[in-house]
Amino acid sequence: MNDVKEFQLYTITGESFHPGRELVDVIEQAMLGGSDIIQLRDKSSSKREVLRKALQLRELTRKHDVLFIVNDHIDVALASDADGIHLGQDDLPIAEARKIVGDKIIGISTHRIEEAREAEREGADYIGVGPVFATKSKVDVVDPVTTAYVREVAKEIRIPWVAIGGIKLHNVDEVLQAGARRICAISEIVGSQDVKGTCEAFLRKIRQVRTVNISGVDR
Ligand code: TZP
Ligand code: MG
Repeated sequence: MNDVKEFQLYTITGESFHPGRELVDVIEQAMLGGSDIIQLRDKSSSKREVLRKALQLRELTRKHDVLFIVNDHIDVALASDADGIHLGQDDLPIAEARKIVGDKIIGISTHRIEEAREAEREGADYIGVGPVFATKSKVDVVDPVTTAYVREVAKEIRIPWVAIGGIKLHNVDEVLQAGARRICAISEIVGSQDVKGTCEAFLRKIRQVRTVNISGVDR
């Protein structure tokens, strides 16, 4: 799968959630469970260390035919031949990033509808929508945007978008009911004792709403 329009379950790395287990093993389990896009997110390692992990995950994601995105580091994304880069509101503007990454995927975090509109207008390939619920996985804490923001995005944004932030198996139905058709999680997936089973369970729920509402598939 190398079309960003197709993904359904987005896993972001979070090594603090799986002490004693190797990054590559955890991420491989996520892909075996059906996660079809992986992001390397590492806010604390040196750039050289981030590159080392990126090269490992690039090899693994290729083996499983899964999209690979690098958070923050455009240079690491290029050096590891990732499929794309994920940027926040304080990172390089999309136009500048586009000059560097060419036709690679650019994903943008958004927290309100104005940011979503701007990202769509400026050529983002997908956006993150969140944090929907409170989360401990992000230090620069933004107040939860709630499912109200998910509903707004579902109504008007036409590029692929993925709900993120505090999403668990026990509350994902609420997010799907608000219109999300793509789900992203860190702690619920990589912190699980059964990473593969957790991904399978998320995908069962996502596919359920996609089957009920075919018109939502492209959103
Ligand atoms: N961006 C918005 S919320 C978030 C990021 C990176 C963290 C999501 O982590 P979790 O553990 O799924 O709440
Ligand atoms: Mg960033």
